[in-house]
Amino acid sequence: MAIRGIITAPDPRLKQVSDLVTRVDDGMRRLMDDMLEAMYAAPGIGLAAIQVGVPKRVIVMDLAKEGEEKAPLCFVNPELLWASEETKPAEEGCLSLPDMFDIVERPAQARVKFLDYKGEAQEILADGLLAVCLQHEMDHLEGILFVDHLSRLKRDMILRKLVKAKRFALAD
Ligand code: K1U
Ligand code: ZN
Repeated sequence: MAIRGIITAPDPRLKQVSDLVTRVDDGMRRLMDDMLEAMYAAPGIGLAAIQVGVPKRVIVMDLAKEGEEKAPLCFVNPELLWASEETKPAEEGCLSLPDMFDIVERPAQARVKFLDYKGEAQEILADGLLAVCLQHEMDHLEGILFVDHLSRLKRDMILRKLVKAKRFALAD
């Protein structure tokens, strides 16, 4: 089957709050497999289901470095249990905001509970890039993009660039 396309901003679906998953069944595992395929093809290090048009609380990630073995991670119904008071700035990108990058300040550590690929309950204490990426992806489940953490001026500038890029692509 064709690789699922990734929705780019501006698109109202990216503002949607995603629904809880009631059962991690084969259909849900198929969705996670498809999301991993789309993420690797992009390429990216994370993806939320809404970015492929499915409003479910599902995230995939792989933080393995180039040349390392793949290390896919799947998070279903992730829930924030704790976030550190200490915050850290880090550069973020987003496959739904192609070629746009900026610095976002987020809690340095986060404890999250979730269901894994098999539907088993898990808990992790994330820090470093895992904390950055997981919080970025959990924002997608609430309809929040990394630009929503920037000043209005920066956000509007980025969104205007994306509107222009889409117009240019359509005229092409
Ligand atoms: O769109 C997304 O949510 C995925 C996004 C995840 C992310 C990256 C950096 C900070 C926070 C969240 C991406 O994967 S953007 C692309 C990217 O980071 C990348 C692409 C190729 C190689 C390595 C990284
Ligand atoms: Zn994103």
